[in-house]
Amino acid sequence: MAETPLVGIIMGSTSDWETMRHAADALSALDVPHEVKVVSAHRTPKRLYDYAESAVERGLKVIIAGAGGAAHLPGMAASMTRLPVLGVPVQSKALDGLDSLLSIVQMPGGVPVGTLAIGKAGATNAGLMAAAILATTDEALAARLDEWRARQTDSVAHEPE
Ligand code: RP5
Repeated sequence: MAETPLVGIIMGSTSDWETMRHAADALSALDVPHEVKVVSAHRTPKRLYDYAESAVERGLKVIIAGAGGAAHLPGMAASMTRLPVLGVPVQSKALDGLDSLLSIVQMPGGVPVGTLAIGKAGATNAGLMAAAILATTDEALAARLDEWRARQTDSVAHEPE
């Protein structure tokens, strides 16, 4: 997107993109400018430091961080920026994402990460939640989000086919 990104989506590996693309899709559906980067807490710690330290001055308002396994990315990002960080546990091969979930959700008091569900639903909801946060101070976005929610409601069948 050409506009200055308001939401930064980061993930620990390109292998996380199949999950994290659903966060990007939700933001695109609501016309929320965002950026997508691979930033690993373990493999590229300096990249993570630079990203989190510069996030506020670059105009980001929310960070969505997805990682799997020893998923330290959301918590480490939250430790270095006051921006709200939404954590998405990516479904891991070894433990189905329970490891990712526990790694992300069990933050010490004082360093919050808003933790979503494991996998696609969590990524989608992270995008929607980032939009909802921005919509508290953006009436046009609030209207788009209301419309999106109404369309979702209308799309639910009354009976199975
Ligand atoms: C984590 O390790 C990543 O977030 C990813 O979910 C997991 C596996 O990474 P790859 O080995 O596929 O690069 O850091």
